[in-house]
Amino acid sequence: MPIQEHTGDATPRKPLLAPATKRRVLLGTALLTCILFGGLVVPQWYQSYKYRKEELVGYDDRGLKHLAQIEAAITTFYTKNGYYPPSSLISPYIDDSRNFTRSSQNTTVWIPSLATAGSVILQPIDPVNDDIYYYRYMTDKPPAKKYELDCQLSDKNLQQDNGNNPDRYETGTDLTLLP
Ligand SMILES: [Ca+2]
Repeated sequence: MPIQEHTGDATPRKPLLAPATKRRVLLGTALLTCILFGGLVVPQWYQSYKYRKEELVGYDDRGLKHLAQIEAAITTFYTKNGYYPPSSLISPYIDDSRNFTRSSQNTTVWIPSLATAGSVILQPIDPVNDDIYYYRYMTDKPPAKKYELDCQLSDKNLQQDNGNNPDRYETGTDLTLLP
């Protein structure tokens, strides 16, 4: 029997899917993946965003309330003594909440001159208290006639206070004391 030369298929094999169909399948798969991924990720992202926003609004409210409490104590001190409790007498002459932690018993006396006078027992401290979110207090030379308190807020609009530092919320009788 003569050996037959293998010449291959007479007709080229057809691809399983036509290129146009293949593209549609790929697009459909990509779209489905996007929908599934979006359905899983977007609600989680939104929840996290919503929580963070509420947390920051709460944070700002708390910061403003804390500063108002400290100011009330400072004003009481002034009414009683005729001068404000002086800020630190050591350069840079600023009382800074970062020097204290919540676990420390010094937490309540980050403005020492205010505590020793007995005008206030609890001095609120920034709940974050890191290198961005913290409180500061500064007066002019004793007997102090001017003071300033400041803090960092998450809502920058709340920091439009005509002070000299656009990055912090400032309050007091002279908003140029703290740099
Ligand atoms: Ca200032």
